[in-house]
Amino acid sequence: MSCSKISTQKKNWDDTKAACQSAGDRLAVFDSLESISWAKHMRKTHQDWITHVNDYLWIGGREFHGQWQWDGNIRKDIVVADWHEDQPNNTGGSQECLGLLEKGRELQWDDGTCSYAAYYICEKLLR
Ligand SMILES: [Ca+2]
Repeated sequence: MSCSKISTQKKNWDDTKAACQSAGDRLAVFDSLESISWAKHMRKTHQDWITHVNDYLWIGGREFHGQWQWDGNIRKDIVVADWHEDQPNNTGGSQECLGLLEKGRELQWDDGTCSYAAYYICEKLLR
């Protein structure tokens, strides 16, 4: 997770995945306690992240047939999670994409509506 960047544009979830891939990256995968903690640390210390203190951020998780999976490049089940206490709540029955909540909620996870345009985090893949 040493090289991730927050987008300068808002896109829906599908377009964020495509945008990261076209840059040779992937939509960010926070699949361990370490990577979740790393993001919270960046949120407090790194200017690019601090700038987005009030923004919703898409990352690379999605619900497939009732199972939450990372889909940044390859799919794998989400094992370690950091849901906000009220989430996932599937508002309107259509929240199937994974976002990070801001506004003082410490980047905890929310299931969001995939068509919503939000900023997003691409993760540089090691090559
Ligand atoms: Ca939700």
